[in-house]
Amino acid sequence: MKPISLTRYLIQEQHAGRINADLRLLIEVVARACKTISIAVGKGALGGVLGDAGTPGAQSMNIQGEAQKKLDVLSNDILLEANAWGGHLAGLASEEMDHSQPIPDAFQRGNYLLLFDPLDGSSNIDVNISVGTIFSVLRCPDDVTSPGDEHFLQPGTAQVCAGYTTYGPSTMLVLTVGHGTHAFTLDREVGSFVMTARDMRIPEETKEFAINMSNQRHWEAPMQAYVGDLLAGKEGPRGKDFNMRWVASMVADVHRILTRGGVFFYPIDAKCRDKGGKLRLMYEANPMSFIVEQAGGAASTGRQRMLDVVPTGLHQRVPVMLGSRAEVEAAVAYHARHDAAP
Ligand code: AFP
Repeated sequence: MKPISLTRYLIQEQHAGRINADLRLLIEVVARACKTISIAVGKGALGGVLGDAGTPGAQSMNIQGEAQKKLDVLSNDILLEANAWGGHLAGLASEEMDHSQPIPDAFQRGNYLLLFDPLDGSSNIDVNISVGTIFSVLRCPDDVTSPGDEHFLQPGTAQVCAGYTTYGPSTMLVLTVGHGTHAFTLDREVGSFVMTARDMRIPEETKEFAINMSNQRHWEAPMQAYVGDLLAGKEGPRGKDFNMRWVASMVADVHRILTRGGVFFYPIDAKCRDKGGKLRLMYEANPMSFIVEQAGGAASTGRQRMLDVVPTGLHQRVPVMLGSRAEVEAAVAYHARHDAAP
């Protein structure tokens, strides 16, 4: 059968009553913005977009206190501009901005809230390794016309759509509207996303894990014990050898897991304990957890299902464990045993 385009898939979903016209158009607008980002990322040094934002000696920083790259700023601007006037959104929030923004009065307002990490994995931009965009869509509460930060603080279970784009050897969009996880590859000549994987399934078992091992000495005891047992391989309690991969772009690591299985960890450690973790709940953990669960995987903080976390802040951080179900459950069990010990 001829592969279908993203547009056709979304129309089919609308006709099946799984999304409405506004959500369909909103996803189309985000996908179009991601194509523009893909072009900028693809040009690399030729586009003059590599390197740090700001001026020498006056490095531009985001709300997280992280140095911004030119492409972080550009991608944020592309997503903001594309989504401001479509009429489907009530407000937007970005990892790169201090606060959410209601849609300006000059434009029509819709019923959805959009959150995004415009360019995840920015430490990889200048070295030509895959980076990506992550996004999440929530409903704006009924009685709210001009949403503030507090209206975005909804648990991951409230998401109506989540997706990411990975800008790698090919550009891919992976999407869920709560009825499976599907992947689309950008046909650069035609300029449209074409479905290349329907109903992605993450194998339940795996022998591959992703973690930044340089933080090992800072992890909590149950994480030390769990990874220690993975590293012990065939001779250890797990009875099998594990392989390790770490791209340091969450989109690329999650994409590998969706494609061939595996498990991804960014646990809490002594360095990020005060902040609650390293990765952001609203822009990274929740959308990726929705996508992973829809592909049959699991996602947890180590102590709670990720999608059940009730957010307390727009830029809140959390520990993250997601991927092949059996392996996430194994890691969670180490935490439960540790916490239950007298
Ligand atoms: P940046 O977007 O700030 O580069 O962070 C990327 C990221 O949030 C996520 O995509 C990676 O999995 C993780 O951080 C990498 O963390 P390390 O720098 O500790 O490897």
